[in-house]
Amino acid sequence: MVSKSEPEYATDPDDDTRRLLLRHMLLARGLDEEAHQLQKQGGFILWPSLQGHEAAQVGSALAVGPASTVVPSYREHAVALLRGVTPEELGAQWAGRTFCGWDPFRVRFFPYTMVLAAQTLHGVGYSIGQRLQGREDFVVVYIGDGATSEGDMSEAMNLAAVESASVLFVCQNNGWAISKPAEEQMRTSVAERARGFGIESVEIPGHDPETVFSACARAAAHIRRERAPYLVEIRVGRINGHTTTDAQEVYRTAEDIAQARAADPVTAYAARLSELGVADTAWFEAVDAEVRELRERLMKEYA
Ligand SMILES: Cc1ncc(C[n+]2csc(CCOP(=O)(O)OP(=O)(O)O)c2C)c(N)n1
Ligand SMILES: [Mg+2]
Repeated sequence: MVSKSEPEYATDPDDDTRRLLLRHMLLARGLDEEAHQLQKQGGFILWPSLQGHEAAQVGSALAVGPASTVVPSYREHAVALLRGVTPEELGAQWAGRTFCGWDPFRVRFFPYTMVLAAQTLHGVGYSIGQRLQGREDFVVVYIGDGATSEGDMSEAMNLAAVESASVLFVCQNNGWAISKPAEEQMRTSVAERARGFGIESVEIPGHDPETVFSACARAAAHIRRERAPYLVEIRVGRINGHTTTDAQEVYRTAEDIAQARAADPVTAYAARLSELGVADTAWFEAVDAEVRELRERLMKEYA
C-alpha cells in the first residue's frame, strides 16, 4: 500500500470532487454503450470497451490535474473525454477516418498507441525532453498488464529510473491480455517489478475511484517533490471482451464474467454517493441529460 512516510500528501476527495468523479464515470459509460451500438450498426469498425476501468481512469486522471501530459494506450476513453477530447474526435479513429481525431498538443492527450508498450518509451522520452527545455510538469503513461511483458516497458522503466524522469506509470491490470490471463504472464506484480528497476510503486484495487484518486494524488506529489518516476498498479475487472470482435465467453468462465459485472465500479459508486446524499435526484437527472446529449452527438456523426 501507499508508503506511510507521505501522510502530508494523503488527498481525500471532497464532495465536489466526488461528484466530478461520478459524473465522468457516467459520461464514459454512456460513451462506451453508444460505441457498442455504433459498432453493431457498422458506424464504428472496432471498439475497445473500457467497462470496468472507469474508476481507475477517472480517479487517476482527476488526481494528476490538467497540466500533465497523458500518453495513453488505446482504451483510455474516460481520460480522453476528461482531457477535452470531444466524442466526435474520439470516434473518428474507430470509424476508420483518421489515425488520431484530436489535437494532442491542445488537450495534452497523445494519440492512442496500438503497438503495445511503444507509448512507454515515447512517454519517458517526452518527459526527459520536457525537463531539458526547463518544463517541470510530468507525463502520465497508461499501460495494460499484458503490455508490460513487452521489452519496451522494461526499457522505459529502467530509463525513467536512471534519468529520474517525472513519469507516472498507470498500469490498469484487468487480468487479461486478450485471452491470456495475467498469471500466465508474470510471477510478480507489476508494482513489484517496478521496484526492481528502482521505481517506487503501489498496488491498489480499482473499483473505488476515491482509492485511485488518493493513491494517484500521492504518487503525483511524490513525482513533483522527488522529480522521480512512480508506478501505480490498479487491479480492475474487465466486463466486456477485449474488443467488439472478441468472444470472451470462449475462454472465460461465466462466473468470472459475472463477478466482473457484479463489481461494476459505476453502479457501485452511483449507489454510494446517492446513499450518502452527496448526489441527489436532480443531480442524477442533469448528468443523465449530459449523457444523452453525448450519445446523440456520437449517433449523429457516426450512425
Ligand atoms: C507489439 C504488439 N504485439 C501484439 C499486439 C496484439 N495485441 C493487441 S492488444 C493485446 C493485449 C494487451 O493486453 P493488455 O496490455 O493487458 O491491455 P488490455 O487490452 O487488457 O487493456 C495484444 C496482444 C499488439 N497490438 N502489439
Ligand atoms: Mg489487460
